[in-house]
Amino acid sequence: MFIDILTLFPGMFSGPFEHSIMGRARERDLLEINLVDIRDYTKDKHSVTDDYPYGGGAGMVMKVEPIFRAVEDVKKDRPSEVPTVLLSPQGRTLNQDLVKEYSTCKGLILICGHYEGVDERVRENIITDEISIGDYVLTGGELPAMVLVNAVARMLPSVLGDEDSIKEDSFFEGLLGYPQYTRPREYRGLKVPEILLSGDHARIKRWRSKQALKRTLLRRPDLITKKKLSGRQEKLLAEIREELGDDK
Ligand code: 9D3
Repeated sequence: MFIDILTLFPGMFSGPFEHSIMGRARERDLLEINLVDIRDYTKDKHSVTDDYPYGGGAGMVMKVEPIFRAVEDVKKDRPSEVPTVLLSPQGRTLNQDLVKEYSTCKGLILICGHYEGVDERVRENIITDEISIGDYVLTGGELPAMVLVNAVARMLPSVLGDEDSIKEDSFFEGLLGYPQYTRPREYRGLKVPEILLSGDHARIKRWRSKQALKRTLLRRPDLITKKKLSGRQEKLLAEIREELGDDK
């Protein structure tokens, strides 16, 4: 997969993309990231990328011409149908369903907004998707672009290098995590639940499913409402509700 990232701050991306899973995806050529400095597509002698808003008001707006030219330039080397995504606070909120969808694309063109935003003609004419990563205010689309790339990279086939963790992922999909422990089995009198030391894999799996469901019910009941549960999960959930005294 090719990901072109158009930004005024390409330097922000060195580091995060070199590490761990992302580094592995890139080494194996599953993922190629092309950073494009929007400033390289200006034509005036001061390389101006932003300007005052028509109609007045605070802050600056990213100019239309450099963005148009940069997108045209990267599109020359890519299949025509790749999504062109603007990272913006007005976008629809990123979620795992959308991440999965993006991970099946041949490529993505990401445009990082900065300042008060981009000239509306960019949105109207070249953007296919507008994405936010949540309802809090950042200074630009660069960190959101890194979040999106990281989430997409781990969904690429064989990036995790551990097919079991993907299978397990799908088993617990849409639920919060169950409690995890590692050695030592006792620390300052704090014990690891006996069942995890039992070697009884069927009981362990049931315990984990139940813990995941319970934690999700208590912390994120919205996720339970959204999810289609298996018969087994419905039964565990009924047990949990019983144990909690039916107020959930
Ligand atoms: C009052 C107008 N604000 C828009 C809602 C101004 C504004 C705030 C933050 C304009 C740009 C920005 C910069 N943020 C992003 O570009 C951004 C972002 C974010 O701030 N939060 C979550 N996701 C994203 S994706 C891009």
